[in-house]
Amino acid sequence: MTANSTSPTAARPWWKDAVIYQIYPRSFLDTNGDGVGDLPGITAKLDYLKALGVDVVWLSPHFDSPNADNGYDIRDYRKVMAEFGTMADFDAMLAGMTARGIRLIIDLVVNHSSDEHAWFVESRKSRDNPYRDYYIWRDPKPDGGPPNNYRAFFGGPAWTFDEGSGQYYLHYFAAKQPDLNWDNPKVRQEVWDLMRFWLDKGVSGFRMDVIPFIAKTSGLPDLTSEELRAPQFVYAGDPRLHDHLREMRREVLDHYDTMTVGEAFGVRPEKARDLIDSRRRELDLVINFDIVRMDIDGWRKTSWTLPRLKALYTELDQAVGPFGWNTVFLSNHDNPRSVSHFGDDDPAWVERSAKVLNTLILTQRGTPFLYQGEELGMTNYPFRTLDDFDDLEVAGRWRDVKHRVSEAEYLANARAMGRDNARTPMQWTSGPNGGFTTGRPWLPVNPNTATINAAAEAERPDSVLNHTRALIAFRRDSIDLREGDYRDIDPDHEQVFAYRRGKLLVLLNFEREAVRYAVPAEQALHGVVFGSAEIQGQTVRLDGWTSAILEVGAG
Ligand code: ISL
Ligand code: CA
Repeated sequence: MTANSTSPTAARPWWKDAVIYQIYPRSFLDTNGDGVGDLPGITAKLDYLKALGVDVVWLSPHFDSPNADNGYDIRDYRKVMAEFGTMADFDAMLAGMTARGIRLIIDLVVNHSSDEHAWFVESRKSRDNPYRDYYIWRDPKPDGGPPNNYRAFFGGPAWTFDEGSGQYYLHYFAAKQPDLNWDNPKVRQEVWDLMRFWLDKGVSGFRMDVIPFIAKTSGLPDLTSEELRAPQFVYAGDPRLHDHLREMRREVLDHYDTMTVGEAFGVRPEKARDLIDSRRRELDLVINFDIVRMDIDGWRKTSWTLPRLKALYTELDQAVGPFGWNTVFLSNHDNPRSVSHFGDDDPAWVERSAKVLNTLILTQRGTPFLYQGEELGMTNYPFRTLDDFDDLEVAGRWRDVKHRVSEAEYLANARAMGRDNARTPMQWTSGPNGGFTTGRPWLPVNPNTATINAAAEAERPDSVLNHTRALIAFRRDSIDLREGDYRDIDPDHEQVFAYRRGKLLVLLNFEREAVRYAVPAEQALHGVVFGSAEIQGQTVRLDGWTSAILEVGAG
């Protein structure tokens, strides 16, 4: 049973104060020279994570998979992916984390499985196979076409015809990722059992992949042309989602001390509240897309402004309500590197702007998520051609649009926003392959590992790594940053992001130009408590791309 969370003043659950670090195991550290990261690689870096000060690791899928979607297509939920090692390696990694007071949450991918999962192999054998209803099969339309006009996120229709049984099966993602049928109580029971398997091993909870999609719209009607532009808002909209989550909590979660964070792809802020209001006994947290996707329309990159970013932070803070709690992040394995997306990755500015962004992540109100390499200021990768990308989403979307978009335009967007930008290997040293592998890396290492790497940054007091490490420590001791109310004091300013957290004032300069920022008289400045700034009366001078946290007195 998690702490009694039916009132906002109840005992504070551990995950509200935790700093979470996401590991994409394929790209973290390779210890056997096959060019692919592995679990012993994570175990080898636990002291690095402890020194950074993170409390929880979110591990992207480590399960047996054919890797059509790099592990988000699971073939056996109770087996470790061969490339990543063995169950003994998993147990050693978990024991190492536990010994250091670091909790582990794993990735629950149960909207779909791999088409190589035993359930699907059985299901497709015949219409009367006992596993048929583990997935979503429908007859063709009279003209032989797919049952409706749903589109898949990785290109093409969301239906694939199975010659053997003469029906289509549904897959919101790749054809190798058939959607599970959550209306089938046997499917739900299988999920409860596999969750208990890992909870009984000692994991502390789950990040739940596209969990709002598990409840399919009754009747599976066609989407309108408007809905087709962003089908995720329909796929995430069926109310039976809440029934499934409540059953999950009753059957499994309430019997363990867990944290659950749902990937709320397709859920708008006002709807997200229903998923995390502690009185509803569903999820604890959600990962929302409003900020990281504020300047992406399908495959196309648009633009963002600082006032718009600020407005989103205020909207999300207000939407979460007194019985909910936010997550705060700027990147993950599906999004570009934060310093390339929201900072300035010019070599002269990358370190300073990465420090500003990590200050933003670690001083906003909510549970912060750092993505591997973000603590170093790792950047997007200079992909040259579409063939350089590994991600099936890049290839799949290109097939969808190539008849109406030039390759140059599509490539420019993929270079800016493609998921592989965040999947290039961790940069540990300036040596060959950034110290990630002694073999040939599965995805190339960014050449800027020459300067952006953990070993070099550990030695430099003003590095992104040491800034992030110090700020995590500062945050741990600051009740204002952990619990203080959030208020943007200057939403329209186009260069400075200025907000209160309790009795602290956070100032972030989002430009290369230095700025003299006038703090309103009613916020009497008492001095800089973190970062660097000059105070003259109520005016604070910030160099280009720097941040500061100030203490403010009443009156
Ligand atoms: O936004 C997206 C759809 O165009 C993708 O970046 C992503 O598929 C979406 O955010 C859902 O992500 C999750 O489910 C996918 C997997 O590929 C992602 O890695 C995972 O985070 C399917 O399992
Ligand atoms: Ca390896």
